[in-house]
Amino acid sequence: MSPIIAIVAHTDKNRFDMPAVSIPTAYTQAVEKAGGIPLILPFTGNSDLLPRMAAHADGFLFPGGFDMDPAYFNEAPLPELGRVNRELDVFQVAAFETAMEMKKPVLGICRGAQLINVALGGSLFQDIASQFGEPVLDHMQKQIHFGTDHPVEITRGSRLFGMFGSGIMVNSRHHQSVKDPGAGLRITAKSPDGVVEALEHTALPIDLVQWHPELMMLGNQAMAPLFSAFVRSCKGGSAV
Ligand SMILES: [Mn+2]
Repeated sequence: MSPIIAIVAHTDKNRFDMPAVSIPTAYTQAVEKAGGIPLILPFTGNSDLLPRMAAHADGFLFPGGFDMDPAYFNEAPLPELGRVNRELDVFQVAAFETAMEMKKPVLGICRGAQLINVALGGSLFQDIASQFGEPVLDHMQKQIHFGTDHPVEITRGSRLFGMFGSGIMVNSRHHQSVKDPGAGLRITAKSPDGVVEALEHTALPIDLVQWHPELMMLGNQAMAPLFSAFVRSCKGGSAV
């Protein structure tokens, strides 16, 4: 049976300037193409609802979005920090903890990867360009597009290596990145300038990528192995 993948939505203003549940359809389409059934898990601000909501899902996708509040890794905000939404951070961290307690597969993309790294006790560069200390590529491409921007080198023996081999081209639209990996996470890919681009959990089915595979899926099939492996791993889960 096709697994149900909960996509943990954001909030944003809609065209009537009203707060709304928000998720780019590229995520739902990528899940569907890979054989999963997408289900939006809305932001409610009430983490007590999460265990019941999560019981309906076989896996969880944490999408891209706002910056993380640096209070999570005991830092004051830098001037270069982007928009943060503290309530959303709290709710999504609780959603991740719920998924982890249930040992269900998790795929974190961009902000989703950063959020999970922080939830596991890791830290971030609040702004790569001003904090990384070495010359870096332009990771914050102005234009969201379906092509690729820079290569990543993939760690031998990682789950990602099994999907893509030693390297692959990816897109890039992020100004934050993982600094110290959270507990249980190991780095599985870096760009040539040394920026962390992917991590995986050593004991749980948690995979994190800094790029946007869902957008690449709108252009070609290069990222199909990532979504297919994720959806396949969710088939072991138990839906209500
Ligand atoms: Mn990048």
